[in-house]
Amino acid sequence: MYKNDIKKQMDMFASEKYKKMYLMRHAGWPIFVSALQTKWSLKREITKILGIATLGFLLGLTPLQAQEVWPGDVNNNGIVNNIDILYWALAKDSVGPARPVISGDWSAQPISEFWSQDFPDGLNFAFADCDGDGAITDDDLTIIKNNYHQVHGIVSPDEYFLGNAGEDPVLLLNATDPLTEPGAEEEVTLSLGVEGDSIYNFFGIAFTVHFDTDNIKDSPGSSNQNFSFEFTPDSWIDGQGTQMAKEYLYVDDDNGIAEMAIYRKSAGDPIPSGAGAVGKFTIVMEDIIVGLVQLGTDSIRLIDNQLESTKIAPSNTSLAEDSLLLDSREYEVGSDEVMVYPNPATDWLTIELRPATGAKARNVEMYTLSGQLMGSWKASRPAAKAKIKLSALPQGLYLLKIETDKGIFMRKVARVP
Ligand SMILES: [Ca+2]
Ligand SMILES: [Ca+2]
Repeated sequence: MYKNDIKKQMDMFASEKYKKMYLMRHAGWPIFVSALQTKWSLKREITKILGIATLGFLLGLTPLQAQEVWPGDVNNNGIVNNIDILYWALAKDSVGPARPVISGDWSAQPISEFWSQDFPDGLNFAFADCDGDGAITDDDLTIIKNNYHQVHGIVSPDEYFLGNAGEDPVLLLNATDPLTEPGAEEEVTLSLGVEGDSIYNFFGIAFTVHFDTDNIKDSPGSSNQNFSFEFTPDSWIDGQGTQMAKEYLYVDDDNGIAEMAIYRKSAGDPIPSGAGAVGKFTIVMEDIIVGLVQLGTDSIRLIDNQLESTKIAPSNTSLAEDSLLLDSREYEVGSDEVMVYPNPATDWLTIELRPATGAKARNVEMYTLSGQLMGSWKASRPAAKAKIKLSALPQGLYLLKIETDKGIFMRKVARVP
């Protein structure tokens, strides 16, 4: 009985399929691989086999556990997320053997037979058939969504390919109008690449947007109505087709995270290259806006239809309240109560608070439109008029934050050479 079990386990180790599966999860094990390729004598090698089985167990992966699919974890790394959607999209429309039990429930679902197709990284297509019915379809995407963020076993974190601004193509977030007001609906454009820095062979991208939970209105329940996305019709990622690009957006209001997957409907050629806007996020601002509203991106993976990744530089953008932020609204005054001149300016900028407001400036801060603090000036004594020197700043558009004893005023100013 015991010996039979060992024999069975050995056969499993020696089988091509097991080898492939083990390689898939532990690609850095050349010694183990060469051991698999050797013909062993059963008696001599039992100890070795037990040792390997124990090691597998220590890694949370016994041979039997490895022949299971966790529905939705398409790349079999222990977590269901937007990267699994990219893998699913690459395998979509393929067919293969169905599982003994057809189910998308979040539990280990045994595989009786592997598929003849593999992803370019060696992973078997069986993992992309989330419900186990023998076909990779939109039903399997529904299961990814149902099981989103579930985890099993030991999670091997997904690999991301973050580039550097100025060196690699950018994933650009850009607030259409950086000045906003409480309760307003704001648009943030999403561009993949910019003119002169294109992206080549686009199949799909997964990324995360981080946002400030204080300033973006919570969506009730699980709907995303206060943080939504819409494609630009016939953008460059559609290529020669129309509406070739699809998306999934997962918004977690409590943690200020929006995870997104954008992928093409078909993995076949030709796949497009290009740059520019592909869509826009629409976000609804809170009734009270506190300071600058920042949106940033990270955890980016952009792939072609061979699963090859391209480094992409992340970016961020910000929104600021248009008129003023006051500790108490009773001090609210019209926007013409603050004069900033000349605008555009070159060397010096004058800030003047009209006498009727009775407000005096204490601090002035200058931010880029993406929210980076570029300079600050502190008044030795609160004053109704202040002059600040700009000559150290690069030319461009800036947000001026003027802190007074009657509240905070935001103004957009330009510095020109
Ligand atoms: Ca996964
Ligand atoms: Ca299926």
